[in-house]
Amino acid sequence: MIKATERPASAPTDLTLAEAAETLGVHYMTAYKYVRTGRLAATKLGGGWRISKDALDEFRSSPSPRASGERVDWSARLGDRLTAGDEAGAWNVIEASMASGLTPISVYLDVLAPSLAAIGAGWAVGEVSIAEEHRATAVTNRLIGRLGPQFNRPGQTRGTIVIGAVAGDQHAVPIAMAADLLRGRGFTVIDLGADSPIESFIDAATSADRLVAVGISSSTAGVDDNVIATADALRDQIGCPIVIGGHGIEADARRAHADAITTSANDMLEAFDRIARDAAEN
Ligand code: B12
Repeated sequence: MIKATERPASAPTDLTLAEAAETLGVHYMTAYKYVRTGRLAATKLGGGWRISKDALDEFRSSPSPRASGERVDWSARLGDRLTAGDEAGAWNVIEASMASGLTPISVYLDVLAPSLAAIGAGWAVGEVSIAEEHRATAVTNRLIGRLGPQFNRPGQTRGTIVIGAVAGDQHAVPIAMAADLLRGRGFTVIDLGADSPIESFIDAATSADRLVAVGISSSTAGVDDNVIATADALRDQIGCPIVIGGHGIEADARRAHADAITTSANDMLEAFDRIARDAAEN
């Protein structure tokens, strides 16, 4: 990332967790729960939590979601724990969201993805530091590792899909999430991760059992030529259906001979579903 905004980890006026609990008139463990479920913003310092006066004011002025009947903003709560690098707290937010009725798919698409998008937008305007963004990615990888098994579907596979981020694109998280979403649709998925050279796509597609299609993703600008070259090589050497997608896809990549070009996760799922259905019918 190009620009860093370093915020002081803690100001002298910040409160300890015990002080914040006393100010709020709640038990220490209750204040701790507020922090770990993302309701009360806090920073970790020297093994303890520090709460700013602003965060405390914001907490006191926001009505309890249960009392007001308002929808809980799980994505904002999660984003707060992600940038704090607090895996246990982030997991608590996810568990609480699922206890309130969200499915793993919804956790990915309506909670985690918007959290990351907000972190990316915050980074772009200098409000989120590089360190926070990297901490958020590290915790995200751990969360995906814990949530992933919930997408496995018992029964016969619908065939194999190979997906990867194109050479030059370092964004592995979108691929990992797409892989789980596709597993949830009954496909076997080979996830090549970030920065995948053409040969990796070809190797994986060649050895895949009942290949359905290959997905090439780009989340960064300036790699359209690599997307086109990868699609061309797959078309020439494998002759399989190809889906291209991700937020980095620019106008140039539309020159690639793909069966579908998608930007949203739902469009991506629909494209692979359609390709598998068409293959089963023919
Ligand atoms: C984390 C992150 C990083 C991490 C990635 C770590 C990792 N291991 O993945 C690091 C630090 C490496 C990084 C680097 C950079 N990043 Co970055 N990053 C992000 C961030 C915050 C989150 C990405 C993410 O995981 N999103 C969550 C996923 C689930 O959301 P999603 O993109 O919607 O993904 C879905 C779709 O892509 C969909 N999909 C749709 N169609 C298809 C089709 C197929 C086939 C597949 C497989 C999937 C698919 O499936 C996904 C799953 O649901 C985003 C912000 C954002 N808006 O997402 C910026 C963001 C993507 N990054 C950005 C930038 C600018 C960069 C850098 C260029 C910064 C720099 N100057 O160095 C570099 C690029 C390095 C490179 N060459 O790739 C920009 C991209 C803008 C653009 N279009 O070019 C963003 C949008 C931030 C911003 N607002 O400016 N980044």
